[in-house]
Amino acid sequence: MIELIQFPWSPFCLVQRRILEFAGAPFKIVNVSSGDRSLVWKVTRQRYYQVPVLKDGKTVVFETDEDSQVIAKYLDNRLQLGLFPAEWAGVQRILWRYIESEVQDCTFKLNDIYWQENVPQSERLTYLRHKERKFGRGCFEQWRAQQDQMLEALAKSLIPFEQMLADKNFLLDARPRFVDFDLFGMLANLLYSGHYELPAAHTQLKLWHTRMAKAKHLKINA
Ligand SMILES: N[C@@H](CCC(=O)N[C@@H](CS)C(=O)NCC(=O)O)C(=O)O
Repeated sequence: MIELIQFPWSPFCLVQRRILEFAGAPFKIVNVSSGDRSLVWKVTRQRYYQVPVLKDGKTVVFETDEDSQVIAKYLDNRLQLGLFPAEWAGVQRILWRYIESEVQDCTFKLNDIYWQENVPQSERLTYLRHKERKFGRGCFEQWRAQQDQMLEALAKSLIPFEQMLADKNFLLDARPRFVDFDLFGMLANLLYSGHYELPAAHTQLKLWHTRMAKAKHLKINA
């Protein structure tokens, strides 16, 4: 059975989780602590320490760079999901970079404002140290102070998607493609803490979000 090695609020893990749920194939979630990547290190034979990692029998799949989408492409091929059609290849590549930078930059910080609600007491030191070493001392306080501006910046970064949804059910055409899952994962990370809602002005995006939350892959000859 496919195993998704992850931690629950990670945006990139939430993308893969939704793809697996969409596919309807049986899969198992294996949670690791955000501060202890020894399982990831072991299954990747000392080649990777980030999450998500996918294990499918003897095959272990993980990203090779920031924009590689190796796991999603593996699942797409393995489960025949049609997430990466050739006609959308270039557009998707541009969009996922935007989603994982402009959008993600707001969503993960907004979620991390409430980090103490997600991270168990025993793991807080490692989490705080990791974040402060990456984003600077006092980053959580700084993000808290900038919360309103970040919510505004997020709403602005989502305008192109609201526009894309004006005349169709999913971002590119009549069915979800990879970028729908990618955006859904970033927003799932934002919504994880329960402290936020999607920006009220984006009515099409809200309808899309409901569609994406329950979308199921229907096999053509099933
Ligand atoms: N480009 C990678 C990014 C993965 C990533 O940034 N994972 C984060 C969790 S959301 C992580 O493991 N960070 C811990 C670290 O870098 O030590 C992907 O799409 O999977």
